[in-house]
Amino acid sequence: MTLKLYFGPGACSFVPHALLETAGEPFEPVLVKLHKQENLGAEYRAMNPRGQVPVLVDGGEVITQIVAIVSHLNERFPQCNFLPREPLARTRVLETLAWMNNTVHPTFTHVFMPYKFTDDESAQAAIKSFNAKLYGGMLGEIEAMAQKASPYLGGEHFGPLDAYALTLLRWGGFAGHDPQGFPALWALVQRVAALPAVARAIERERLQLNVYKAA
Ligand SMILES: N[C@@H](CCC(=O)N[C@@H](CS)C(=O)NCC(=O)O)C(=O)O
Repeated sequence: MTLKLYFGPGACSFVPHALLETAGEPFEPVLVKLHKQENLGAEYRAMNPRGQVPVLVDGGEVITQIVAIVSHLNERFPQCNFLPREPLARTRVLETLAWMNNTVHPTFTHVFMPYKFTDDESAQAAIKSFNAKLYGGMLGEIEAMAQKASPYLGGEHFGPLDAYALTLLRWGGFAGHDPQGFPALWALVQRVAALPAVARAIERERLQLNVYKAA
């Protein structure tokens, strides 16, 4: 098997995981226990010195970073149209994908792992609550995109924006945001989760879509 995906259940690696299942070519899924810090061990770091998931191994090539992995999978499986072929539509999808990856995702990281941003324990609660609020605004932006989905965020075909939106809305539950407060996005996420390939990735990761608990 030439394709191998290192993933953490519920992590951003769900994006390539869902795409690989959609592509339908056999791949080896390798579960990395982030809570046990397997990603920080010497063996994992020898492959990815940044100690993060996802990592896609294609033949002898080790590829990191979701945007690069998506681009690679799009080239490898052109029949899936993970990125639109029409140049401006593709640019727009990449624009949103980059924003999800470089802005929305790190905002959640401030909520989930505030200790990565300060070792001052007294400052961590403030970092967490400030970013949880910011994150709600960003989910609102994705909700506006979902209202215009036709039928997916990138257009005609299921793609990386849909898988990322699922992940980000799910994470919202951990940040105190009820997914039902984002009705179009929640409907899109449920529709996407029901796609057989996406459902297989959800099953392998044992994900619960709605993790929100009212305070
Ligand atoms: N920009 C990176 C972000 C990767 C990332 O933040 N991965 C997280 C999981 S969502 C991770 O591995 N965290 C473990 C850690 O940083 O210790 C990408 O696109 O791959």
